[in-house]
Amino acid sequence: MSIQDLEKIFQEKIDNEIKIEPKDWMPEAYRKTNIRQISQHAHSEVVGMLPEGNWISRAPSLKRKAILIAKVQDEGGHGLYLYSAAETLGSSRDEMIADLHSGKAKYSSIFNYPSLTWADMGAIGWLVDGAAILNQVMLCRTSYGPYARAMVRICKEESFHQRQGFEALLVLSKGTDAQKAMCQDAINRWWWPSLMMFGPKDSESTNSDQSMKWKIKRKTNDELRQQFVDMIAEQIKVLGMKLPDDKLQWNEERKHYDFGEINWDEFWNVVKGNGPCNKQRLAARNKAHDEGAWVREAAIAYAEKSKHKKQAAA
Ligand code: FAQ
Repeated sequence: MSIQDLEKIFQEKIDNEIKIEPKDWMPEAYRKTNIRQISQHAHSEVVGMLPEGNWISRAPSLKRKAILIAKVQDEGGHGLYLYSAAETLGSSRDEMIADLHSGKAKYSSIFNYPSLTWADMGAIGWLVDGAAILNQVMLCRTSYGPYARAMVRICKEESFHQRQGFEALLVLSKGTDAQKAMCQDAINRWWWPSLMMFGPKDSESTNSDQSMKWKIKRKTNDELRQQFVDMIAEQIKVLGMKLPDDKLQWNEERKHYDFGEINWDEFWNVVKGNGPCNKQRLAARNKAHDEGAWVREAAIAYAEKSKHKKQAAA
């Protein structure tokens, strides 16, 4: 079959909402962009464990500590499903992890900000997981089968994460003046970086057009960002807090909230590796990987030993 015929069959599948599976023919660029997006997503989940991991030993109660441990563990699990999905496209986990550790691969800008107070745990759950879910609910219908299926479970867990974050902030918002101030301060610091999570505006998004045609993405960066602003602008009323944006206002004509301009220089600076915690995050990942070498070696040695035992018994 000619390449043109194969491309036609591929595009027909996409148009008819038939998932692309690992053994199906696919254009090289489709394979590459999926590996790029899924591996970046996996890295984000794993690096995303760090800002919250920072507070496990300082959680204010046993209940909060147990919830936080479970949440951080969930994020590690999401990383595993996603690395596995990317591996079905022919990229090895070792390669992807090496690219993360060398600083070559991207991961979400949001995880390069510091978690300074306990209220940050609430703000991360509510805003960061909230932003992640809006994007990820769409990805449950992405055209590459293994990615779409991984997202179903991830979304269920993320939606629990968001609720626990909101509930943690709700408690603080009803607390002492100091707790209320801590809650507002966390919202102030996490709001704009959360908006940046959706990526550059559509006019600057290099991958969007093609990814929309291939139904890897179902909504554009700006569409999802607007959906997030509309959702959070209502939820914040329940907290009795304020979003740090003077331009935030309901627009009756558009039936959406208007909001202020994002600082794109800050966004690109963080993406290029110069955010407040980029170096710290990569150093922590590299250290964990190096210190875990003996576990990987022991697992390989055990697998070898078991194989020989089986062979000897056969
Ligand atoms: N940070 O052309 P586009 C989570 C890059 S998971 C860094 O618009 P695309 C769970 C982009 O890679 C959060 N880089 O790109 C959790 C591209 O560079 P490249 C992660 C960014 O792919 C919660 C360039 O800019 N979620 O939070 C960012 O079409 C709490 C041009 O951009 C996902 O990864 C950014 N924010 O759209 C864990 C979801 N935005 O690769 C722990 C899957 C853009 O050409 C605690 N990913 N760039 O060199 C996606 O949906 C898409 O990849 C977008 C970007 C929407 C993120």
